[in-house]
This record gives sequence, structure tokens and C-alpha cells, in this order.
Amino acid sequence: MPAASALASFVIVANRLPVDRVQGPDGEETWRPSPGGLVAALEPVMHAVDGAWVGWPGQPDVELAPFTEDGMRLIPVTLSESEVQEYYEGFANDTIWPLYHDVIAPPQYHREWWDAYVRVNRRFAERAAEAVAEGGTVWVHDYQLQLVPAMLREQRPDLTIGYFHHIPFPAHGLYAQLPWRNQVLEGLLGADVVGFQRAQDATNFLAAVRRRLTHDVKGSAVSIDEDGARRTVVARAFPISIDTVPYTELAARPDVRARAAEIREGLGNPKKILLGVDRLDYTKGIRHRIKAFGELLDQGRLSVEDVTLVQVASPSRERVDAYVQLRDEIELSVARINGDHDTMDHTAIRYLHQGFPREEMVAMYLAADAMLVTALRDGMNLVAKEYVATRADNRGVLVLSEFTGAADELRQAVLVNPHDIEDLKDAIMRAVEMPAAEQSRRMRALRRRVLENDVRAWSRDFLAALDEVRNSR
Ligand code: GDG
Repeated sequence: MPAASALASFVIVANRLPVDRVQGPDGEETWRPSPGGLVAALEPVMHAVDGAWVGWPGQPDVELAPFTEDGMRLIPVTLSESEVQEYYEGFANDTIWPLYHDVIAPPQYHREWWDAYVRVNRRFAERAAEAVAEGGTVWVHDYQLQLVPAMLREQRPDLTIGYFHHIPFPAHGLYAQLPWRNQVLEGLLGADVVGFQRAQDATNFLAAVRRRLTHDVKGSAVSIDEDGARRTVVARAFPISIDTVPYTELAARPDVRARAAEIREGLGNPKKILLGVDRLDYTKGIRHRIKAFGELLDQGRLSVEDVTLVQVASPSRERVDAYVQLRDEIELSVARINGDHDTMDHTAIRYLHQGFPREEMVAMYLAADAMLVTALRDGMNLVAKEYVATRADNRGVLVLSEFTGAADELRQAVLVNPHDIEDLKDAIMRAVEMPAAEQSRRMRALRRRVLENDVRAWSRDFLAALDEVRNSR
């Protein structure tokens, strides 16, 4: 155990540390903060309390001592190359991810992947247990670490433990496929508060607990008998959001606005620009979106002189087979549609398999007349909220899949069932043809919702729920 003075009263445990390792100009290795929504959400908390963050630095076989970056104490967890393959690419991204997204792709079940998952979860739990002060709080994040809450409680019953699940939790009929279904439920129940994106996710989790375990479940509370003592676990929705400030600020910057105009020009100034921004992932419905757009062109309902679809598909999980195959399928259909419809001056789909700096993303949001979010299943979908946050002039249309967490909140979007290609085509046409007054009425309401419920409100709510549990003990 480190000296008491080095112990933190608040510890985040997430698969990744909020920094990336980069090579400096002289070849030396340094760290660069990776500004995600989670970091923004937790920064105020981390700076107000004595906080630490436990996570993997993103490269295999890197042995690093704890270090401080940007005022945050970072505690690296080492993963070997085979653990990256079995725990991360295997169990997390090829078993849990497809299973929890309603089996859009077939989940792979391998006992050696599970063994690695247990081993790595134990390592994260140990690092956290070593880092946190007596009576402190630990907040565990996401599906890579579902066993950590119980492992941590076993070692440190003095702690208050929260867990937030960023992806959907499936209905029991699907969840029941998981060979380790009871162990995962018990792992999560080690937390005092288990947070989900949507009310339905919490309901699915509670139903699975009721079906599979013997604990009493009443409303959102699970009552656990631990050696005669009763402990209550609360499971409910805490819909995540974005840090709106950088988006509204960038959207107001003259250089970013000029860049948006340049993007429009570069596309031949079509009347309407449609935009999709996703990690290249089979949950995001990119193929369905492209199919619908291609059919609208084939049928002459849209023409490339009038409308261009810009699709950013940022590279993701490129060593997992299902992602390699998906990329091939998407790129084949983009090439076919462009081949059939492009002219010398206009393109049907400007497809970008690249990651972009945030400034450029915001310029794209500003250039887009409509944002197409057609996920087949998505915990929340932050892109939808980012688009809305940048639309200060209340123009623009959000086409949003019913199967995203965001659809529970963003009711004034044009809601679609992406499995229904005709519905998707009609939604795209509605977006293209929507009168300015209707755009503005809808966007105003969407903006109110997003700006009032930012990621700081989300972390405040979650931590308040944890405090309530602590105070009731
Ligand atoms: C998981 C859940 C849940 C994407 N490409 C670029 C880029 N991005 C940024 C987006 C957005 C983020 O990545 C993606 O967030 P999403 O919410 O859309 O989706 P997931 O990555 O699947 O996230 C999801 C989320 O966790 C939070 O709980 O909402 O349901 O699946 O912020 O803007 N950013 C930059 N360049 C890119 O090329 N800078």
C-alpha cells in the first residue's frame, strides 16, 4: 500500500486512461490528453477532490509507474498483447458488445476470453483498491469492467462504489445466452448504484437479476443479504450527455464558420448536405443509411446536383473480424453508388474513413443541413447531441433512430426505424424538404434539452445518487 498521503478519496476506473502516448519531435515519448466527454464530465469533480484515474494506457506491454498529467493522478494498468486480444478485442468487443447490442452481429463465446476478462478485471480492481483512501468513492465505467464492482467490494467493504454502463443492457431473452450470465450480474451488483443510459436498460438488468438470482428486487432497488447484513443496490437511468461548452464555442468561431462555408464549396455547393458521423461500427446503421440514400438517387427523388451525403466513418476495432467485413461492405456500396451517380462536379457520397480534429467536426456539423443518426442500437449517441449543440441559428434537422438512448430525450427529432428502409427514405426526404419554420421550432426545443442537461449535470446526478446511498448507511 502506498503512503496514506498518496491515497485518493475519489477514483475513476475506466478501460482507458484519459491520455494518449505520443512521440515528441525528438522521438521522446510523451502524453497528450485525449479529451473525451467523460474527462470533461469528471474534470470538475477530479479537481475539487483528491482524485485518481485507473486505466489502460492503450498500448500492450507498457509498464508504467503512476504519474500526474494536467493535475490528475493517473494509475496505468498493464495489459499484455494476449490480454489485449482476449480481454479487450475478444470478450469486451466480440462477446459483450454484440450481445448487448441485441446480437446485430453474432457474439463469440470463448472460455479463454472469459478467463482473461476475469484476470484483467481483477487487476483493475486491485489497482483501484490500492489507490483509494478509507471510506472513499470509486466510480467504475463500462462493459469492459463489469466484474470490478464486486471484486472491489470484496477487498474493500468500506468503499462507496458506483458503476455506469455506457451501452445498452439487453432483454433477458438475449442476455441469457451469455455462458457467464450470473457471474456478470453478481459483478455489477457489487456497486451501490448501477447507472444505465435508458430506463429500459435498467428494467432489463433488474429483470435479469430477478430471473437469475435470489435477491429481492423492489422498484429500482435490489436488496442483497451479505452475511446477515442487508445492502441495497440502486439500478436506474442516468442519461449521459456532452460537454456543450467546446461545441457552442467552436460553432461561434469565425474561422470554424469560414471552414464550414469552404466545406460546402468543396462539395460543389449542393442545395443540401446530409451528414453521418460514426465510429465504423455495425451498431451504427451506416449500411442502412447508405442503402436508403442510394435508393433515393436511383429513384430520382434526389439528385447529386442537389444533395450530397458526407459520411465520416472513423476507424475502429480494426483487428476484429466483424469490423473488417463491415468496412468492405460499406466501401463496396459507397463505390457502387458513386460510380452510378457522380458527375465531374458533384459526388453522391463523400466517404471519409478518417478521424478529424474537433474543429473540423464542428465545421462539418455547421455545414450540414441534416444529421443522419440511424443506429440499429446505441446506448446514447453523443453525435446527435453535438450536432444540436452547434446549431445556434436553430436551423438544421436531426434524423434520429428510435433505437438510440438519445431518442428518449430528443423527441423533436425526426424519429426513424432504420430497419425500415422506406421509413428511412421518407425521413431523409422530410429533412431535405423541411420548411425553415419547422426546422427552427424543432431545433429550438432540441437545443433547450441538450444545453440544459449537459455532462456536468449527468455526473452531478450520478454522484448525488451515490451520496444518498452513503448517507443512508
Ligand atoms: C459509447 C456508446 C454512448 C467520432 N469520430 C470522430 C470523433 N468522434 C466522436 C464523436 C462523439 C464520440 O466520438 C462518439 O460517441 P457516440 O456516443 O456517438 O458513440 P460510441 O463511440 O459508440 O460511444 C454510445 C457513449 O459511449 C457515451 O456513453 O453515447 O452509445 O456506444 O463524441 O464526436 N471525434 C473527433 N474526430 C472524429 O473523427 N474529434
